[in-house]
Amino acid sequence: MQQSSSRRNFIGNAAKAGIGTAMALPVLGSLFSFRNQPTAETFPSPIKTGFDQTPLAFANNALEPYIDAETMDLHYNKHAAAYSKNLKEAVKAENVDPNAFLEDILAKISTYSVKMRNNGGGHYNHELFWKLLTPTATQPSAKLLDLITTNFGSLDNLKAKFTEAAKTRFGSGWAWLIITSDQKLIVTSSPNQDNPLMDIADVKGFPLFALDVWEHSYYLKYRNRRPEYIDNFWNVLNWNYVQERLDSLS
Ligand code: MN3
Repeated sequence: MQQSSSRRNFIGNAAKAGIGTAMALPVLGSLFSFRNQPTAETFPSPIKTGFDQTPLAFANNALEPYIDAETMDLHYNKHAAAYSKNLKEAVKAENVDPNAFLEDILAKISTYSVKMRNNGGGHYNHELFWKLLTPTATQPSAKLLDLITTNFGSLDNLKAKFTEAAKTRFGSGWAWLIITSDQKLIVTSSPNQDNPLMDIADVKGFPLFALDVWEHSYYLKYRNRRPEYIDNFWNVLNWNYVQERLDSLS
């Protein structure tokens, strides 16, 4: 009896997953084409990053109580500012066009210095991170939920997987939700300021969202409680911007 009931559930879930796939296919099919792909993997998104810091879209205290004002102030004005400054030094020293896009450098980061890698990654990751934060609660759109369900089974499963990646990244680094060139959503993490756009990355893809798990991003408020900081990320994640990034690939 129990067996046939779990078999029914399995079939039921498979059927649901089937519907999810059928609905998501047109979305996936139109995302991007990788014919004539250059040696370095690049993603055809019009969202591009320069070398200067973009002003924050909210006040330092806007994300309280989840991210405190002092952390935001230090994180943006000291830590992230230093990445931008050092990146510009590397750009100058390595004769890179000052109007180039950071994405194009990251795709060939193995051909540049360690300074470029650390600070180019650092600047890209933080510029992305600020845009992914919002004081206004948002929810994933139906289109995004379909894609998440197809790839992870449910939003809760995605959150659990992402939380695990963020918790278990040893030392300093980032957790990511990316879309790969074969159009799969994948949760991954990277050390230091590396990211999935870099040619040296183990797992490559276009970042949809990311969480900074360097201690400087949470230690003042959360001390050693990284899991609590990760849990609260979901309260300030800007799903509208995640959608915008996904849409930028179509
Ligand atoms: Mn940081």
